Amino acid sequence: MTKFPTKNKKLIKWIDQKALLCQPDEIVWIDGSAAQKRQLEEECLVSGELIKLNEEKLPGCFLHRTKPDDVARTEHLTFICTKRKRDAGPNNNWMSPAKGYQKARAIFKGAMKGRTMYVIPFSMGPVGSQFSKIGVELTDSKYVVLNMLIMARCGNDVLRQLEKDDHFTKCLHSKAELDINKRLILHFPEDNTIWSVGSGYGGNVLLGKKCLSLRIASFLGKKEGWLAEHMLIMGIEEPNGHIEYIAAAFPSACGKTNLAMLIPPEGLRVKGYRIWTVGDDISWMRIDSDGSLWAINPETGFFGVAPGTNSKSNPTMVETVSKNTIYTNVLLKPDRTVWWEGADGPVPEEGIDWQGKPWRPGLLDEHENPVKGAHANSRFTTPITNCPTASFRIDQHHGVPISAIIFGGRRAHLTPLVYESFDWQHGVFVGAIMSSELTAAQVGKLGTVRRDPMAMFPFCGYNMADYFGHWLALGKKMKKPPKIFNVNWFRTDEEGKFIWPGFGENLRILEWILDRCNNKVEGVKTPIGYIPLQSDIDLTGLKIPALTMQKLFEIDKSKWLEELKGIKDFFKLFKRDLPKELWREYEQLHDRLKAE
Ligand code: GTP
Ligand code: SPV
Ligand code: MN
Repeated sequence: MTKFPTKNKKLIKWIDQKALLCQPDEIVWIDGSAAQKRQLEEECLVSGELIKLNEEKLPGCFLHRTKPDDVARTEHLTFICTKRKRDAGPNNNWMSPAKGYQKARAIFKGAMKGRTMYVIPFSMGPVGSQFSKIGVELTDSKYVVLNMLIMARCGNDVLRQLEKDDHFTKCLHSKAELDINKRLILHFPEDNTIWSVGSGYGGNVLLGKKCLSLRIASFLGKKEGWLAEHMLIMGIEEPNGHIEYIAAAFPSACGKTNLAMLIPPEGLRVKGYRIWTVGDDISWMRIDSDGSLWAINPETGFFGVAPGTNSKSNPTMVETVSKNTIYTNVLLKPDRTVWWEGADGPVPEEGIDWQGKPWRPGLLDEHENPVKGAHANSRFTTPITNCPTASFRIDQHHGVPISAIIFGGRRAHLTPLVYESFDWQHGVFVGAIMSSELTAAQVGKLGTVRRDPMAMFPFCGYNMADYFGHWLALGKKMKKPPKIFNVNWFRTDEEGKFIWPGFGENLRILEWILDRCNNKVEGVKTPIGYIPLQSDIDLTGLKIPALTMQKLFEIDKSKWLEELKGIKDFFKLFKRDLPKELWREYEQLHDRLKAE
């Protein structure tokens, strides 16, 4: 057997046990060195797990394809295994820990025969920061190792930290047979343990990401008094050098990455704003000694949606993914560069699609539907350090202070472009009533509206009623809580076209949000919250009909009253556990909508 480069007995014992279960041929420790990374890449080229891309045009880049039924998170196979079902809540699939371990053990048994087990010590957050949490992932996938090396701080530095403190999340992953019928993503928050088997797709297998940084971390945050959220973090620098930081929660594939690195639109550029990207997916937030909320991004990379990324929508990302990037499920062009629907340049005349089959524009499948070159949830994994707008505070142990929290989702007809909550409690309600149309980021029917409080519905590792209670309690502990807003970039017209241009133009709305935080402008009171006085939104350089602006801020009381029914049904799922403050907010909203 292998030599263990650690004295941590708990770690050694755990790895021994798991090796006994999975029976790998050998065990390899990930040390975080460039040499080891290169060797793994070479091995992947030989095995076919990776395809080398054009070294001149895309230096250090690779392409990976997953199985066609393994292209997005599989929420129906994702479970929270707590002793009491009540603790997982109606928001989670539940299994008892005993049954979870038993079912998964049967699949893990001997699953790594003929393969290597990699041991990845990783830190979510800067190594040694008070914010940070350590995990160790055991995996038989080199693709997982190479992705984790981009997404988290991995290797010997973390191992040294583990000699001082032996709290770590035990993460076990095996591809096994990549069989959807033998796939389970299990979380055991009470044991600080994650077991994932039968998948090779990002959110199911990069266990530092959704599994640890949201499901397990939200549980730890409740226990320890902090928040783990599905939020981007960005800094907006004014010409005088002052930077305000905001955090925003949108459901999967609803614009976090794009907002986090927006380019100020032409008309606002004279004002001299600069954007700093802190994170695009996850935010860990704590109340600091100054009584305000501070946040870090625990990750070191972006695992971003490829389709729609181009020099117009997100030029910053186009630059970011030009090197040292792993592409998953995109189209391969004859010159060994890549393409996806909504990429720059002309549609290629031919290529190899995400399933490895020959492709040309206009190709139809057996049901006469167009075949996509790239999967709708195709992604890239790329280091934050590639990003030209990466914040200089990413490695600071303290994080950044948060002035505003923004919730948002895709709602074609209901929610206005922006509104502000009346206070923290109402803001928690605004987060709790979030809903969004489903996207390709999760397996399910596209476009159906689902309730997704705080964009955390698939990621809250415990009963969401307790989670709402936790949010309410933290608000009371802050001397200066952030203001809470809601945005909707996705309102459409009769033909289903977006009526707000979005992307860089969203800065116009962030500007109003910051003005509200700094008491520079008044809001207009409506039943749902404050909306802007139209003249307070700087539209310089943007041609948008006054009627469209009006539509964007329309609050249709009858539609909202209809919406309340869905909210009520949702709240009822939590029975007596739902904090009464939320029912009170519900009643008050109802009354305001009914009043003249
Ligand atoms: P996850 O990585 O799944 O958590 O997604 P995300 O929230 O980071 O979403 P992302 O920024 O990758 O955007 C997803 C899709 O929404 C892409 O196709 C974008 O082009 C599109 N999108 C992003 N911002 C806007 C916007 O302001 N307006 C419109 N219409 N589309 C947008
Ligand atoms: C999301 O779906 O919210 C993602 C991608 O960020 S995944 O890592 O698959 O969760
Ligand atoms: Mn996400």
